[in-house]
Parts: sequence; structure tokens; C-alpha cells
Amino acid sequence: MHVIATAGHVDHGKSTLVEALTGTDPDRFAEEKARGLTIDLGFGSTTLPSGAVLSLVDVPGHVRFIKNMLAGVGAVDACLFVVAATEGWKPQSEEHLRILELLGVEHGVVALTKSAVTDPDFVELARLEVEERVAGTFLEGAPVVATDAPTKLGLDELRRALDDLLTTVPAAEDRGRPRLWVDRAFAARGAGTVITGMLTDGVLRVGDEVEVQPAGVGARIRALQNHHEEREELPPGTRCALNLVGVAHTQVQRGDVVVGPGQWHLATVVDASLRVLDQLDHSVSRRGAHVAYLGAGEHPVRMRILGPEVLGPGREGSVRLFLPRSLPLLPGDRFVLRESGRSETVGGGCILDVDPRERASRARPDRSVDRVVRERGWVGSDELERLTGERREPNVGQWVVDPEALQTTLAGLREALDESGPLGVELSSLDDYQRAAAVLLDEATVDGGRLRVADAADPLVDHPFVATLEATPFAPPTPDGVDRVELRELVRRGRVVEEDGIFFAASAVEAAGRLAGRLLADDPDGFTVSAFREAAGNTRKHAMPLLARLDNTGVTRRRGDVRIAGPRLPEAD
Ligand SMILES: Nc1nc2c(ncn2[C@@H]2O[C@H](COP(=O)(O)OP(=O)(O)OP(=O)(O)O)[C@@H](O)[C@H]2O)c(=O)[nH]1
Ligand SMILES: [Mg+2]
Repeated sequence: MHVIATAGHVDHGKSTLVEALTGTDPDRFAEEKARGLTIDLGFGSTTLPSGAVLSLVDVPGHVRFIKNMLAGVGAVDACLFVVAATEGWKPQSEEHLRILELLGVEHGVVALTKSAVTDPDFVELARLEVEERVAGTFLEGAPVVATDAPTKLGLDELRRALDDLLTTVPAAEDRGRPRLWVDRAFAARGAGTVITGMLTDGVLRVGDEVEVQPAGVGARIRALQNHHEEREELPPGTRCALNLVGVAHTQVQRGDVVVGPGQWHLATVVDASLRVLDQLDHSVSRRGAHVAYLGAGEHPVRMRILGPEVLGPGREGSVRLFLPRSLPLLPGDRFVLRESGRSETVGGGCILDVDPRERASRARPDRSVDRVVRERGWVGSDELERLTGERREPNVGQWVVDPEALQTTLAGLREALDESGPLGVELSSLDDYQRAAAVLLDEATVDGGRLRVADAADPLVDHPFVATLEATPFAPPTPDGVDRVELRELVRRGRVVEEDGIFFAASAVEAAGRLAGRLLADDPDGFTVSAFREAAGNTRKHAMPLLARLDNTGVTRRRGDVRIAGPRLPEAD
């Protein structure tokens, strides 16, 4: 399935040709029929001789409706270019061709319409003129088919040419991130909100949750259609009608975008390339009422030229665009720039950066993914995909990390290790990036929530404070002068026990347990605090925390004034 758009000057026979090919009159409105003029987009589809299904978007040729034309061609990648043999090349033939070029359209077929109502010599003249005009554009060398809708002249040949064309147009890519440019939104009786548009970048299915931007409203797909046929799912590169639940038709309009939830970066400031048309008779500067056409939408923008102050005709440069509302955009998206004051097409280009980090005075945008990573240092791989459309495997934790930023983080870690001494640093004191990078330090090891130098002598092995505590196990001294970090680590490793602010050697607590065992062997009905004090040879100050510890660890249990055996009471020795 492919979607292509018509293009060409007013009255040259685009709609008539679409009807002849598809059987559908693309002029939907009474006013269009009354005036014999296309005002807004029309649609039709046909099955070509090969069996390929072709969707056609019919655009208006009148210069007054150029914004509708732009909405129709914003997301297609091929065209049916129409020139009436009776009139030859005209101003909107030229403007439409420029617009298609700026949008990066690369494939097309030319129909020389009304060929049966003019002298064959004129038809040949028109053909020569067209070939001359399209020289150097994507239409150079494209088939030029003389047609006449009322007499069906050339229609079979045109169908074959369209078939050939489709074999050269690459199939739309499925990137797993659907994006639909809305060209119509309305309420259908009994169904609620219906929107139509061109689907790109991913598949949509009935039941899918989607997001309507820039309104930021979530919705669910109740039904899907392609040219009035119900479908369960539709691939990228197709025209879609979506029946949405959860969003009012008044919340959606042409130019809006339906995307997979959370899959797209919403851009309000973008850097882009801008090519100024050769034919423009003045330079382009930041001044002027600029309007950017993106997808099916029209957006008044503020523009700043990056680097020089102005861009002359035929020049290419970079610009920063400030959009009035945020849109799900991606580097590579094409746009056309018009100046609404003079009502002229100025040029167009390609989005390069959807979230520029550099100040405008320093920005040198390009489409390099490495630049995006470099400017951020650390970027989540999902975030990077939203920013660039490219998926990269994370190289540290969940991040894609610029080599230089990684070196900076590692240097910071080494410095912290140096300062911390042999016990290392607590992981909880590091930031997310440092924690993720810690495992990359060959010389360090992570253990017990701390990062320390792997072969550093462990200062806790023969710590003097433990020996001091062990010297008077049941009446230990206070930890005056002991390094707080070392003390905490001794406790964490279980070599020292803290109870109610008193520190005991672990062996002292064990000995106290055995002492309790002996007292209970003498009198299984229990022992008092004073009996314990006497046996331990200490005072209440040390006896109470020791007994509390024994109670807490199940060695003893308190009953009234006495301690009795707990489940973990050791055997008396
Ligand atoms: N004899 C003859 N008349 C044609 C042919 N194609 C179009 N016409 C007539 O030309 C007039 C304009 O045709 P349209 O199809 O409306 O032209 P259009 O390009 O769609 O015009 P806009 O959408 O307004 O730009 C109509 O009166 C058509 O009947 C053709 O191949 N042969
Ligand atoms: Mg028309």
C-alpha cells in the first residue's frame, strides 16, 4: 500500500484524473462542486494492474489554498504531477514542484492532461516544456504520460506507470513508534470522534492506547478504517481513519499528531537546515511572519538564523525555530517555510535537533547521534531514541555515555576513593552515574554497600578498638577518638555490637549469652538484673544494654523482674 499526492496548477485536471483513476470524486464539498475548484484535500484509492493498492490525496491547485496543498503533501513520498497540455507550465506547477523538492519527495509520474482536446503538436510542446522545467529535479526522467479523462486516453498507460513508480518507492519503515499526521477531525454520528490522516513509523491496532498532541490527551482506538474498510490493524505508509474514545473532536485539528504514548519527544524549539529558494528575490532574515509547514500542519514560528544574519536566495544554512505548541518531531522531518505577509514560499529544510542544548550563538546542528550524546554526556537509551529516532545499546547501566563524560565520572570516582581512605565510599553517597560507572573501575570493588580500592589493606582486621573492647568485655570503654566511618563499618560487619549507645565487642555479647545460660542452669525460674550484674562484675549502665541485646536476639526473655530462657539460649558450659 502506498499513498501519493497530486500536484499542479489550478484547473489542470487533478481532481478529474483522480476520479477517473479511483472512481471517487475527491471534491467533497458542495462549494467545490459549484465552483469547479478544489478547496480542500480529497481522497480516493484504486487497485493497480499489479494488484498494488494506491491511495491518492488530491490537493488544490489554486494559490489561495496552498496551505491545504501543503497539508496534503507533508507526509507522502511520491506524487502524480499534473500539467494540462492545453496550458503548459504555470506558476503553481512551479511552486508545487519546489515544495515537493523541499519536502524531499523523490518519486513521481507526470500526466499531461486534456491531451485529447488540443493539437498533438501542442501535446509534444507541453511534453518538451515539462521535461525542461523538471530537469535537475526529482522528476527528471520521470514518465510523462499524455492523458484525457473524458476519453480515457492514456489512463491504462498511466496506471502502468504508477505501478512502476510504486516498485521504486521504498516501503514505509516500521520503527515501532506510530505517528499519524491528522488532516481531518470530526464527529461521526453514533461513533464519536473520527480523525483521518497519514500513518508513518509504526503500526496502529484496534484497542491501542494513543496520545493526541499537542493537546496531550490520551485516547483509545475503537475502530480503524482504510478507505472505508474496517481493519484490525494498519501498517505505516497508509491512510487511516481512527475512531477514538477519550478525546472530543474539538480537541483535535488538522496538523495535530497521534502517537504511541510516551514514545516521542515533544519539541517546541528545534534546530533545522534551511534551503532558500533560488527564485526568491530577497534574503531571508529573522524578520518576517514565517510559517512552518510540518506534516499536515501549519505553525507560525519565530526563527533565528544560526551563524550569519541573513541567508540569500539559493543559500543553505541552519535555523532555530520556535514553535507555538509542542509537537512530536524527529531529526529528518521535512518542513516548508513560507512568509505569510508576502504569501510566498521561502524555502524549506530538515529538522536536525529536536532538543537543542547549545545556545543559538554557538549551535552547529547536524543529524549526528554522537553529537546528541556528547552534548548530554549521559543519556538514557530510550531518551536517545526519542531524540534521534535511533536505538543504541546502553554502554553503562541504562545509559548511553559519551567517552569523555565517562572519563570525567571515573576521575571523580577515583578522587572520592583517594579521599576516603581504605574503607572506601558509601554507594549511597554517590550519584546515579557514579554508581553505574563504579563497576568499571578495575581497581575498586563493591562490597557491603561500599566502594573501596580492591587491594587496600583492611584497617579493620586488627582494629585496636576491638581489642580495647575485648579487654573489659562487660564494661567496655566509650569509643573516644575512634574514626566514625571505621566504627560504623565495624558495626556493619558485626565485629562490634551497639546497644543503646554502648559499644560491645561481639565476643562480649556471646560471653554474656553463655553467662545467662549458666545463671539459668543454676535457677531455671530466672535471674534478676542484680544477679546478672554480680556475675558479670559490672554496673547497670552496661548490664542493661547487654540484657536488652540478649532479649532482642532471643537468647533470653523478660518475665516480670527476671530473665528466663529464650529460644536461642546457648548450652551452659
Ligand atoms: N477534456 C478534458 N477536460 C478535462 C480533463 N481534465 C480536467 N478537465 C476539465 O478541466 C476542468 C478542471 O478540472 P479539475 O479536475 O477540477 O482541475 P483541478 O486540477 O482539480 O483544479 P483545482 O483542484 O482547482 O486545482 C474541469 O472542467 C474538467 O472537466 C481532461 O483530461 N480532458
Ligand atoms: Mg481539483
